[in-house]
Amino acid sequence: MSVSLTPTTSLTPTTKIRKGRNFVRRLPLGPTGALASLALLVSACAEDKPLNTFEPRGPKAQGIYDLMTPIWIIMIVVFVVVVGGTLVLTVIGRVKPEDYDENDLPKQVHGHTVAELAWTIAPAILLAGVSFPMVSAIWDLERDNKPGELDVMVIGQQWYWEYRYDVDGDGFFEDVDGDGELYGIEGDGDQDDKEWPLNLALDDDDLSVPNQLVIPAGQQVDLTLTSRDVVHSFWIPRLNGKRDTVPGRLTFWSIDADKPGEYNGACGEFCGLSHARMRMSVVALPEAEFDQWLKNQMSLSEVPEEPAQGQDPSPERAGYEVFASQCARCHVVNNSDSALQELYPKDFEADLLSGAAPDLTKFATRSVFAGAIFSQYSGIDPDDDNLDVTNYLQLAGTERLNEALLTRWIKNAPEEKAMYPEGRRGMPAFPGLSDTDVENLVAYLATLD
Ligand code: HEC
Ligand SMILES: [Cu+2]
Repeated sequence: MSVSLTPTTSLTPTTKIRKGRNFVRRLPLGPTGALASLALLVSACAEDKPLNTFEPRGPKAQGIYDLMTPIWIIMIVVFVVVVGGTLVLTVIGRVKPEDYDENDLPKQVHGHTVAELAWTIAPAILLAGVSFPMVSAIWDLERDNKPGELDVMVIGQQWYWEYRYDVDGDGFFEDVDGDGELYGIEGDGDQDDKEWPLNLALDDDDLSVPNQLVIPAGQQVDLTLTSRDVVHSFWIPRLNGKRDTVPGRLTFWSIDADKPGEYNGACGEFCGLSHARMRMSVVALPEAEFDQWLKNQMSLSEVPEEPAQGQDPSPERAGYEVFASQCARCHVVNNSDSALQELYPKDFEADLLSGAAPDLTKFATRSVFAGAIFSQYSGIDPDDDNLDVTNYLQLAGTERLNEALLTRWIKNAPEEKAMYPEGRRGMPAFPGLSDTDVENLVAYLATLD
């Protein structure tokens, strides 16, 4: 068989491009340019900008901003000189079509040593100059440059963030086989302690808080990041830059907030189905309030009382029983119920491919749920970063739980947030639960403060 190399379409142009200007005229340059500038302008005018690198609220983010500003100025000057110069020369050097003479060429310059040296050395000097503040800023951002006071492990998971507080200070890892040796960072240490899929035997003594990272304001918080499934990226623009979380690996980062407040973020690395709905919320509290928060998080949640003989159980108690039978196989709730503890020991590595479901021990103390996309309480907008943190510790006492949304979530979570429970990623729907069951579950969840 022979292959014909004859082109099937004629290479002879059918429309003659007579003059360059005609081609340019065909592009709607005016409207395109106007639209692009307008889009830029409008985006800069946004009032509420929770994900704004240009509004640093901590020393790390300030460091990035202080580096960015002078470099932007240099870039803009170079851009204006080069592009502006090109445009000016194009316009003043233009020959009218009727004056065009093929043989009338400008003076041809080849091998102009001075010019070539100049345009090689000038950018080299510029780049070398910029590299000093750049390298020193990168160095400043490295966590171990100045160790912080609180250690938190950040674990990315499809599709929410988990924060592990090493409260007892014995590290993030666990001696699973009890031989006194720990599995270490980057695969060294005791291989018997290795647990798939994290390749890290995480310490079940630590405090696990999903979705909302609560930190003391004015302190550097050291982060150790990893992931249970795919690569995610941790990013709180007003507190620091991005850092990837990689399964089976640890990366290090830190954040600090100058003042109490809420600082939002979004997963910065495409991680599948609900990537866009994997948000973060950092709440910085005054130090005394942070200590109070931590103490409460470490305490057990209450078990609703059993009904007296012959009486109906309270809604909370009924909800608790549904929870124990339907939800506790995935969700940890630390309480004093030894039967439940025996049945479902505290183990964050639940019945899921990605390894764990949110710890619900103190569910009602957070302002957001489901990857920080929904508000736990009516009247709080999860996208609005002006959460009144002075009220944060009292949320569960003063605000009204978002019961309607929670009800919809428990009945059919995959309808509220795209998930893949068939593949054991995310929370399944519970079509078998009656309306009363769900009502009782919501009543029970409201007690978890
Ligand atoms: C198969 C495991 C599994 C079971 C069973 C399960 N869940 Fe979940 N649940 C999850 C996962 C995973 C998430 C996180 C989903 C996300 O945000 O992407 C979640 C999230 C939640 C949340 C939001 C928590 C937060 O802070 O973001 C609540 C509330 C919840 N589940 C309640 C329940 C209740 C009530 C039941 C029992 C009816 C239940 N779950 C059963 C896996 C499970
Ligand atoms: Cu992600």
